[in-house]
Amino acid sequence: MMIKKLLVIGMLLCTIKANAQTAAYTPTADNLAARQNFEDLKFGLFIHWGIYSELGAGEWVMNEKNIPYNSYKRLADFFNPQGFSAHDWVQFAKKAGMKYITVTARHHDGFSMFGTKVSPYNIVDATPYHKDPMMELAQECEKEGIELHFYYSLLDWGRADYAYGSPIVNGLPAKGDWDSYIGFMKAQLTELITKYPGVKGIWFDGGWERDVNWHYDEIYGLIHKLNPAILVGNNHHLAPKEGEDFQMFEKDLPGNNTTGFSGKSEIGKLPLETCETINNSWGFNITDRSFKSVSQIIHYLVNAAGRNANFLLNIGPMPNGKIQPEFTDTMAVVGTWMQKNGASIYGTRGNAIAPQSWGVVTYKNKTMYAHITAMPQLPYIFIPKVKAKVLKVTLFTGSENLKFKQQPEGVFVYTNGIKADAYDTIIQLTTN
Ligand code: JFZ
Repeated sequence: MMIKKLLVIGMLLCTIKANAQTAAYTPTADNLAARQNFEDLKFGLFIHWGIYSELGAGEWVMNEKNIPYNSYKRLADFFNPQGFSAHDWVQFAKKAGMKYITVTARHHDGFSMFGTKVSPYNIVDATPYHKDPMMELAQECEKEGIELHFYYSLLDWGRADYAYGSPIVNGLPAKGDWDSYIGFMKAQLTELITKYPGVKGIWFDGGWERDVNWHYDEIYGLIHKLNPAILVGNNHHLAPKEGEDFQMFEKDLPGNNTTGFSGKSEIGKLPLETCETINNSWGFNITDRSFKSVSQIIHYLVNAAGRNANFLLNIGPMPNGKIQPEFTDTMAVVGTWMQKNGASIYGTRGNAIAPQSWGVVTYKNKTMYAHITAMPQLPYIFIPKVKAKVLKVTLFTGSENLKFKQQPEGVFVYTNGIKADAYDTIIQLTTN
C-alpha cells in the first residue's frame, strides 16, 4: 500500500517535471556551443530559389500577379535547372568570405525544393529535373566546412489545409484543416533535420500572415528533440519566443527600423542576425539592377558586427541555377577585402561600445578593432568607455604605432597621416 502510494506520488512528480520542461526551454550544452559558433561566423549567404525564379519577378510573383495556384503549379513542369551546381554555390560563398548558407527549402508558394514523402509538389517528383538540390548542397557544405540553415515558410498560399485567405476564429482558420497542416510541417521538418547531413539551423518565416496557434512549442520541441543543437529562429519581427535560439532582423540593423519591419521588435538576449538582399529582390528579378556596391555590403557587414549581429546577405540565383555575374563580381571584391581584414570581424563580438559617428568597435579577447567607415573631419577618433588599459595602437594592416591618449572617459586615437582604406580603416587596440 505504502509502496503503491510512493509510486503514485513519484509518477506525479515526474509528470509535473515533464510539463515544466516543455513549458520552459533549456538549451543543451551543445546548443549553447552552436550559438557561440554561430556568432563567430558573422557572414552568411541567403539564397531564395524556387519555381518562382522562372518568372524573374521575385518570390512573391504568384501573389502579386494574382496567378491562380493551378496555373502557377505548371511552373514545376518546366523547372529544369541544368546549370545548378552545389559546388559553384558553395565556392561563391567561400570566395565572398561567407561561412554559412541559409537556403529556401520551401517558400510561401508551398513548393518543396527538396525531396519529400509528404507532398508530391516537390522538385524531385514534380519537375523534369528529378534531383534534390538541397541534398547536393547539404553534402557539399559539409565537405567544404560551410554551415547550412534551411529557410522554411510557415505560410502556404496553396494547400487546402492551410486555407490561405480563410477567416481566423479563436486562433484557428475557419476553413482548412489546421491539425493536418501542422502535422504536414512537422513531417517535413523531420525530413529536413534527419535526412540532410550537417543542418545547423531552421529559419522560419511567414508566421506574421495570420494570428493563429502555430504550435511553436511542439514544432520547436520536435526540432530540438531530433537534434538539440539545431538553432531555431523565426522572422516574426517580435521579441524572441520560448524555444528560439537566435533572433533575426529583416532589412535593418538591430535597433533600427528604417524599413518598417522592426516596429514591434525588441532586441532580446539571443545571438542576432540581420538579413538584406544584394539588390531590391529576394528571389531572382530580371529587371532589378539596383545592385548594392562593394562599399555598401562591407559597411553593412561591419555595422552588423559592431552591433553584435551576423549579416546574412541574399542572392536570388537564376532559374537555371546559375548566379548572375553582377553578384559574382561584387562578392569577389568583398571576399578579397575579407581575406585581408576578416580577422577583425570573424569570431569577434560587438556592442560593448555603442556605435559612433565615425563607425563601430568589435573585440576579441584583449584586442579591440575600431572600424572607421566615415573618416572624421577632426584628426582623431574618440572611443568612449574603454575600461581596460590600452597598451598599443596600430593600424590593423600595419605595425607602426599610432599616437593615442587614454582618459577616464575614453581613448583618443590620432588619425592624421594614416593610410585610409577605401571601405573601412581598422585601428587595432591592444589592452592589458
Ligand atoms: C519575408 C518573405 O515574405 C520574403 O519573401 C522573404 O523571404 C523575406 C526574407 O522574408 O519578408 C517579409 C516578412 C514580413 C513582412 C513582409 C515581408 N511583413 O511583416 O510585412
